[in-house]
Amino acid sequence: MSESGAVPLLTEIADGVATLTLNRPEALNALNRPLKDGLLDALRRVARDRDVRVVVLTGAGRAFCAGQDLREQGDGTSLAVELRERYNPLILGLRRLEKPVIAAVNGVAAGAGVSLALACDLRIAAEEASFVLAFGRIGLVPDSGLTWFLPRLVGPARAAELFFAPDPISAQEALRLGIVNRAVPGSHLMAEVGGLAARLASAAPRAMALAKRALNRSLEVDLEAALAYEASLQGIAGATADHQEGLAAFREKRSPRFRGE
Ligand code: T3D
Repeated sequence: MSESGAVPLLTEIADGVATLTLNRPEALNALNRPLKDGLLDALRRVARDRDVRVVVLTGAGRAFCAGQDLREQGDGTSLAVELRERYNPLILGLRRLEKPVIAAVNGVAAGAGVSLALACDLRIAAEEASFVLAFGRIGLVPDSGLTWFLPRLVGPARAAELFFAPDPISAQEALRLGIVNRAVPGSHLMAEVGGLAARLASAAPRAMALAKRALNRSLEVDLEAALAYEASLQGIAGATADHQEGLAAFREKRSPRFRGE
């Protein structure tokens, strides 16, 4: 429970899509311990749940997430420990989750809230949303994976500018820079995200999981290693029942019904 008695993270599962909603709207969904722990727990549960094929991460109210809760009373834990024990597992949890994760960025994302959005596979932003790299303003370095994700999305020079002279990035600018996949009017956001999530929920789950593994690995290795990894993953995908179903559906001119087997 949060200080207002509300559950800090809401989980709703329907039609193969788990929607995780950061639910501290009075604090712009700033990340306090209960919210961080709740999100990590939810990621572990959806990872195990075979009925969940796609995850959507969003925020309640007018914000996506304002990053670390700056009002939370510290217990003396150093920031390094807080990162190692809570933020880093969250970021790795999102990247290692073998299901596509869509960030529905409904409003402002700041600090580690930006990191959370960038750790997702896809980002759809409301046109009213913005990205605030707030770390420097409070004398901190970008963390929770931001120094890794941002240069890969926008290039090192733009990332340096965004880190050193951090004006808020509008959704349109984020789209131009390649930080988000789509920017849509806020009133259409959840319908747009729902449409994409439904499409992904009907795709072959094992193939998508393996594609996510390959994408993660591709950023670390040379072409030769990427080719070898693709071949080994294709060996796994090619042996699934879903591959047989895909072939049968093609030959029979019908839509495939993938069962994740
Ligand atoms: O453990 C560690 O510390 C290490 C990890 C660090 C990771 C990080 O995330 S560091 C970065 C932390 N985040 C920030 O610095 C962002 C702080 N917030 C803002 O800059 C602004 O609030 C926003 C740009 C996000 C939004 O601005 P605006 O004008 O739309 O809203 P506001 O009026 O500033 O905020 C509305 C309320 O939310 C307000 O509360 P009130 O006055 O109505 O009772 C404000 O205090 C609260 N709020 C906003 N951000 C946070 C927050 N409360 C706690 N923590 C926050 N991060």
